[in-house]
Amino acid sequence: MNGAQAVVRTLTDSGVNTCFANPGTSEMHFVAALDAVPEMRGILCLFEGVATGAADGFGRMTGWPAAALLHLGPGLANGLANLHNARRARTPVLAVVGDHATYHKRFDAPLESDIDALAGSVSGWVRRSSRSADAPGDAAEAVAASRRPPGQVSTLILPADVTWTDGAEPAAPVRARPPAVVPDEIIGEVARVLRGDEPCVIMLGGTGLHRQGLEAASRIAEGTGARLIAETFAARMERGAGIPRVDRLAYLAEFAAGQLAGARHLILAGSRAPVSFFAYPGKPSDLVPDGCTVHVLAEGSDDIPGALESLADLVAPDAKPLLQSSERPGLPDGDLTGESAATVIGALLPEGAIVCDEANTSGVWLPAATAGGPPHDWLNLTGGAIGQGLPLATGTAVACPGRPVLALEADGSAMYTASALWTHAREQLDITTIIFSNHSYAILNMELERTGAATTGETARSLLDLTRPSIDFVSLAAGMGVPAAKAVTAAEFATQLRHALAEAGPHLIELSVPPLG
Ligand SMILES: Cc1ncc(C[n+]2csc(CCOP(=O)(O)OP(=O)(O)O)c2C)c(N)n1
Ligand SMILES: [Mg+2]
Repeated sequence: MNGAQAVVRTLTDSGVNTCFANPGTSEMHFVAALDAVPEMRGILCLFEGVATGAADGFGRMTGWPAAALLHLGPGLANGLANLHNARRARTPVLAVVGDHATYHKRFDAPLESDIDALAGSVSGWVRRSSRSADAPGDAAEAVAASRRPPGQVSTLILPADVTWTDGAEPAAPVRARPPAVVPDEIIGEVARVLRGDEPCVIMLGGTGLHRQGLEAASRIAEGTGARLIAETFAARMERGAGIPRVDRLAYLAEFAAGQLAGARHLILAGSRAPVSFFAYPGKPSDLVPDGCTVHVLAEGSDDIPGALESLADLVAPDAKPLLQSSERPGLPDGDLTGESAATVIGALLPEGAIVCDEANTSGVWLPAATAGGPPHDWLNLTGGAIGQGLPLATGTAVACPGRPVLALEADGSAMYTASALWTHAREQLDITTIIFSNHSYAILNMELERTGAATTGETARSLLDLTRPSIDFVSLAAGMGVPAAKAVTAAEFATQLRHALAEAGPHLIELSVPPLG
């Protein structure tokens, strides 16, 4: 076997069987090896940010890494923004970056660059294989490293000659260590706080927002009167009828401060202490209320649901979780707005949906409209780097073929990685993309005010405006093989959404909505 074949075989033996790829010359032996190892599914993405965002979506749904095959430094650089989002989501992702042959690097050929530096900016583990015989062992370690709790980006750099040299053997899978069990002393300490008479808020993140964690947290809330809040941009949250409802901390610091007001104790279960997304002149960065003590029940790398269950058994042994009842809004009439669009989505959300939410300002009504819908998963933009939603949807649909995926996309964000639509069509993925066309970088119009940079100047406004020309998403989608339609009224949207959900394969619906504010 050559190095590439032994690496790909090692990956499939280690449970990595999906590779989102945008290859180049230095990855040709890796590409060829996919035919030698048919257990590895290769999926072409036309931009590296699609490959990395898809790997993030796959990992969020399965807890296992997919590979993203990238071409030297520039390919990795194109994929960095979504690797950044994956890092913030604490998703297991395996980035495989091809490099020049070891002996070629000193010639400083045009694609030569500092791959290690780029990889280091997003990866928790980076290794460069130097010999064909070592590469499979490196690959097995890379997989295990990506799965180190809570999950991280591992980057394996494979020089071309390492992949083409014969004499390599597949390596045995390497075990990843399980999440750490939170010590009884910490659980006892938090229990003492909860038994006191001062107001407590429990802030949930990571796996604390999966069903088991939510149920345990809800028991604690029911038994002690503590309030629950979810981190603002969860990697994956389970919600809907039959699951405890927990509202998210607001994005706008003004609102977040209101949600946390009065808390004397903030108990963190898999989330970080809340901070303002940006700094604003004269406003605080730290959102922990004055006089409030922060207690860490569980870190991201801990068994968060386990810690919540142990805590619930201690402070609320007889309490039952408060489960969300099943309730949907009725279908609205009239022209589309962000609000009526959310109502249509709430009315028609299918059971088991995976919602990839990059609706931005148009999405503010979505959580309330969908809260009582059938059980579903909600995936957020974890790292603030827009252009994540369509790639994320790609990966979740590949990971969960039986489940309907909704990509809720703001127009500006959709354009960063619009080529993901081509992969939706190529792979016939069950993704319904809903574009909120407000013809604007609407949030930045708000931020102009909030940062105190308010201006009425034409140039400033033109940098936040998506008209001249306005973007025709229906044509864009059709050009990439995705059937598409445009809706102006709520009734049109409902008809189109029903159709899209009923028919297999990808669809896109462009909604004409006014910008928020
Ligand atoms: C990678 C990246 N580049 C730029 C930005 C800055 N940015 C934040 S929001 C935004 C525009 C969002 O517009 P759109 O997606 O249409 O959402 P809307 O605000 O209209 O709801 C931009 C450019 C960012 N967050 N990430
Ligand atoms: Mg917009």
